[in-house]
Amino acid sequence: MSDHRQRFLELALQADALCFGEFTLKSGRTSPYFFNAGRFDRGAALATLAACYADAIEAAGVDFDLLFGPAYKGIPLATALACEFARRGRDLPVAFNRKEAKSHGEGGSLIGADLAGRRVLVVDDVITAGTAIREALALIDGGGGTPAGIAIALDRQEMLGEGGPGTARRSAAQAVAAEHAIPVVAIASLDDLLALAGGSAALAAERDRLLAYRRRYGVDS
Ligand code: OMP
Repeated sequence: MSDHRQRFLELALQADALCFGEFTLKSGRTSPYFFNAGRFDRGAALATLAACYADAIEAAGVDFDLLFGPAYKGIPLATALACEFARRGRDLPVAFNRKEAKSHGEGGSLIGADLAGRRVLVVDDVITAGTAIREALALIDGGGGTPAGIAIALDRQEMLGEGGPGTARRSAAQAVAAEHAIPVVAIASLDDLLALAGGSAALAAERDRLLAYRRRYGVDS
């Protein structure tokens, strides 16, 4: 497993951003694990997380010139990542949105750098059904930018819909990547979590539940 994958998963477990139990997802599925990016709630954890995003993005070789963080969880992620890229000598513009459009003051729903004419990398926490990321892509189009890629922390590798016999199991991340012809870069995936759990006595009990969930909802990949 490459270094940023392992560093990220260990950080997420340490920060309780990766939890195990029974969770109802936005899609309605009951999942034995949940990734809560809100638990990266300290400067040091955010800095390490941003370095993991930057390593994954650099390894994927995505070509972009602006970072966009969708409200709410994408905002600190894109901001911390902009600081990490600046630390690495790349001073990038950063923008984000507010959920409720404002009619006074500066108005509108977009805040920060102008998206017009820019190749935009969306930075978010997780894609499951792809609803949140599709909203972000529409905002970028509306702002005159061109989506260049999507960076997420965890790829849950879940199929869209119910699959069924003879149907290809495709994830929302794969569908969005194909529709927009852009890469989706994840720091780590459910497969990486399973690999880590395979070598950890503390996660042995979770591994079986994760495997059962992957059999039920996982993509073929
Ligand atoms: P989609 O809009 O279905 O792609 O789901 C993305 C959103 O699901 C995230 O922005 C979260 O609100 C939520 N989520 C998590 O944060 N972590 C998970 O592990 C799973 C979900 C989810 O509900 O699917």
